[in-house]
Amino acid sequence: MPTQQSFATGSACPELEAGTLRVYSMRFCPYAQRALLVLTYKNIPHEVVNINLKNKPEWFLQKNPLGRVPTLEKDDRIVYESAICCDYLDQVYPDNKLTPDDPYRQARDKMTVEVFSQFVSDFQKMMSSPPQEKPESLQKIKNNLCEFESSLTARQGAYFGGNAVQMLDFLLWPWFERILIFAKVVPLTFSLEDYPALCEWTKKMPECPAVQKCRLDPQQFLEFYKSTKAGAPDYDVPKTSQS
Ligand SMILES: N[C@@H](CCC(=O)N[C@@H](CS)C(=O)NCC(=O)O)C(=O)O
Repeated sequence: MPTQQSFATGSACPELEAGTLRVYSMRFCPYAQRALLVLTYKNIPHEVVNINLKNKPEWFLQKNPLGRVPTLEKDDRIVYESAICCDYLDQVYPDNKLTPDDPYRQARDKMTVEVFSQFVSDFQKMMSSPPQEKPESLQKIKNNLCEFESSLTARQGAYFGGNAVQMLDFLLWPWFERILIFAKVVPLTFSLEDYPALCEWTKKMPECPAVQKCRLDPQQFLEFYKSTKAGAPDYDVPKTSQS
């Protein structure tokens, strides 16, 4: 993952050369990682500009009114929202196509992404709520994991894409990478081991070169997570200054 310093309020926007594809990112953002996975898998030349999301540069808000990463920019074109960015990249750079041709499979994958958004929100709730409020989110999480398990089993292959990685794999992976990191340091109250196909998938995904190249440094990620929980996200861990 890129490590350059994030740009904050008051900074000047780095000049974008004509014809260069830029992705505005944040080193620990799972949504931005989706776009980076697609860019890397497809060998699409690009540069990364990291954004301080707590103190956003004014110029970033002019490019994306939602002020979120990922945001893509090339010449006079701006694209934002991770699933839209990924789809856009897959269409504009059609080599190594990641999206299935069949409209029903496309629809089915999009529905899985919708269910997944709910899973992400329940997971975040569970991580941040006091123990007595956890059971409700936990039950929802387990239901969704069962859903992903049967969806994966129906694909007849190790991946959501079947025998090879497809877009859906990249859209889901960043959160599982984080779950695996969390699972080593905090009790999660659920175990991926209970979902054999999913568990196998989490073991296969890191074999994909794009997944390896975009992988998080667990230590840096946990430091970032700690700083976020403390209300002062450190987008630039580890500190390179002497401070
Ligand atoms: N729906 C968006 C979500 C992206 C998102 O929430 N990114 C976070 C960083 S992980 C962000 O930019 N947060 C800044 C904010 O919401 O102000 C997508 O799929 O791209």
